[in-house]
Amino acid sequence: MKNDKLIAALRVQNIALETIRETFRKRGLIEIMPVILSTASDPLGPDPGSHIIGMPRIEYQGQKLVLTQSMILHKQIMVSSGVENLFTVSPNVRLESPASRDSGIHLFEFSQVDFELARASMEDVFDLVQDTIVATISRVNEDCSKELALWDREIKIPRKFPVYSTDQLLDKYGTDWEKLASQEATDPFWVLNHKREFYDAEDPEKPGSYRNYDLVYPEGFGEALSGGEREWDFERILMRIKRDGLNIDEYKPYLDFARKGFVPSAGAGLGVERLTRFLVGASHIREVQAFGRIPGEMVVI
Ligand code: ASN
Repeated sequence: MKNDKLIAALRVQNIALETIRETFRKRGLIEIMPVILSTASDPLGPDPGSHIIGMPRIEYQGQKLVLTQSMILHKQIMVSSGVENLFTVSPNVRLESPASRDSGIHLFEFSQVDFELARASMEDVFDLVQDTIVATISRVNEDCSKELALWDREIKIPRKFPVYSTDQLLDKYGTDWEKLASQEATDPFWVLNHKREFYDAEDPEKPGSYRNYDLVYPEGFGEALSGGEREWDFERILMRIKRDGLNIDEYKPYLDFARKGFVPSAGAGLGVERLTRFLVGASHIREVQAFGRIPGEMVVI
């Protein structure tokens, strides 16, 4: 049963989480505990990159609840309730299509470091994330040389994270841009402007353009993080929820908070297992998860 490579990967993951918590604490972010059951969660769509086949729903005491797909709704509510700058390490359940089994980056249960900053812009998020990734790689290089040697992994400390738009990458690589651009890259890079969920802000000056972003790892490791500046105005949120054809009743408690006044914010979520996979250089994410949750495979325990 003993798996030395998994143990090494978990040690690396511990150091990474410690560094993230330390970096965030120095910047004044408060850690909140995650929620797992809610009346509504992130709809995860529309998003051309998503392959979700259903919402994880349960019923308890006659109330219909969903398992967390991401804590975006709760993040906006907390940011607007005076906490201002926060993060959580949150388990997410996403019923991914079995077709994602061999992508190497998909799990139907994973954790993300999900953070939100009041009155922040995308540039503020880039600055925080860049600092955090550089600090994490430096710490792992210093403290985990034995673990990295076992994985036969060398990670270079990135100097700058280039910024591209989705249109630029689509023109250059076609629809498989994420994979192809990641394979060619030597440093993590930002990709701006994705048409997706209602909570990501549409550029008021350029309707149809979105003030959101993904961070993609180099060397073919693919997406690391996604986030955005947020829609915060009640009328605009309502319009976007309607435009996406979502069930207004399900989002009513969230909309009630929005009506009271959301503070503008920006944030993102960084996948923990994807980070660990990148740090140790595993070819498939299954190699770094203690209890496998691979799309298309049965749960053992
Ligand atoms: N956590 C992401 C965000 O903050 C949302 C997601 O995971 N889909 O935008």
